[in-house]
Amino acid sequence: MTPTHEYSEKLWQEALQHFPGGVNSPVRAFRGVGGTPFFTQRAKGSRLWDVDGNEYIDYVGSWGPMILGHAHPQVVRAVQEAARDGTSFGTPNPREIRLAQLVREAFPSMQKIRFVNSGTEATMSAIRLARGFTKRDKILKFEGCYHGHADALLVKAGSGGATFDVPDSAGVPADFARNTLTLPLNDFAALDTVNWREIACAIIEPIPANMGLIPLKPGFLEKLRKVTQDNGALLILDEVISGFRVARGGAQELFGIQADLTTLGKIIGGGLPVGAFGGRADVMDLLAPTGPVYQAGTLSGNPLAMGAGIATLEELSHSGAYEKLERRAASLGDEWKKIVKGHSVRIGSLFCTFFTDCEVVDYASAKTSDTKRYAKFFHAMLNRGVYLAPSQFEVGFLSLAHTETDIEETLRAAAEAVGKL
Ligand code: KE4
Repeated sequence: MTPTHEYSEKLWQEALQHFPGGVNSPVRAFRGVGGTPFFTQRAKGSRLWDVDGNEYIDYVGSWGPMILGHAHPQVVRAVQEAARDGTSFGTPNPREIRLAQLVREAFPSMQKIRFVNSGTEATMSAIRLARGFTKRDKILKFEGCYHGHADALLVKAGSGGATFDVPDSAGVPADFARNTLTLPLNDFAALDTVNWREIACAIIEPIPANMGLIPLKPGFLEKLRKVTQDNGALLILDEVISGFRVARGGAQELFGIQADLTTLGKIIGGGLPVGAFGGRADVMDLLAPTGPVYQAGTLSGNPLAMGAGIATLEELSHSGAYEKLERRAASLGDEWKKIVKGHSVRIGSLFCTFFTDCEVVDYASAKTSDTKRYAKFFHAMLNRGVYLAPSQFEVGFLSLAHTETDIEETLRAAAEAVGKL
């Protein structure tokens, strides 16, 4: 039975009066797939319920943070306990130390760390720090990688930029973009065309997940690490998605490569607003108040957000958590590939299917995907109670709360949905 969405439709009309495009973040507007977004009433484990009572198996997980599943009892308890003692102090507090310990244990390259309130703040601050440390203005990113919406990084960006095909955002002064060089992903020869002596930093998603999921070719990250090291440029690994997702120590643990600076977000906040950047102490100590690079934040280190992050990372430290996640993701991924024709990719609990016949190795090949076909698949799945990312250029996120029953229901829905294409 096709679900009804009367109350979501009513709320949507009101939302359009308040918010540009009816949303507080563009991808939520369903522009990439058409139709009206549903309004979520509540979520628990692997499931979302919308305001009309429709239930969905959730493969977006708030875009990454909900690796334990929604409303995990330990996370809820941590937030309640913290709130009872006050919601913000604007002073140092013990919870920020505990979260820093948990993050630094997992990321040894983060000799010093600073908490902020989003992934965007983390990457924006890391870029400023890299420029301050190297005294160079130019930065380098890769086409289709998304690092949040700071001006310098909205150049050939992924995520919303990829979805709306407006990679260079309006409102970014031309001379900002002039200092941001972009290269195609996985293009070894392109790395040799750069005058690295003038580059402050290269920033990359070590597991690119904002133009769909596109693994780096073997050796690409190693070459980027070497060429930055050899020329005094910093390597910033943006692990906002991959951190504590693909391994406890993120892609750096998987690939055995140390960043000069790392940016984190999503999972480390357990669903509350947290970002972090950190790395070499000689670089981080340039930050105010110890150095000349200014960075600040009223709610940085917020006790509730720290509490949610601590509970999440402590749950993830239980033995077998990542093995269980991998088993669950493999049982979905293996069958999914057989059912959903296209170019399917899975890296741990991240997955994506490009609706294209060609091999996807970079932004240009990702853009050959048939977004109309993806949109039909998305809605066919949604009508069957499975919520995938509302854009071909995002990824699916599996959580520890997804059960074998969820996966059986998902695969059954996928087989029916493919038949409708
Ligand atoms: P936030 O500012 O949205 O917390 O983080 C920005 C960011 C930085 N780096 C990476 C690798 C990211 O994926 C993100 C944000 N991811 C998108 C989803 N692809 C957030 C969803 C949204 O924009 O609503």
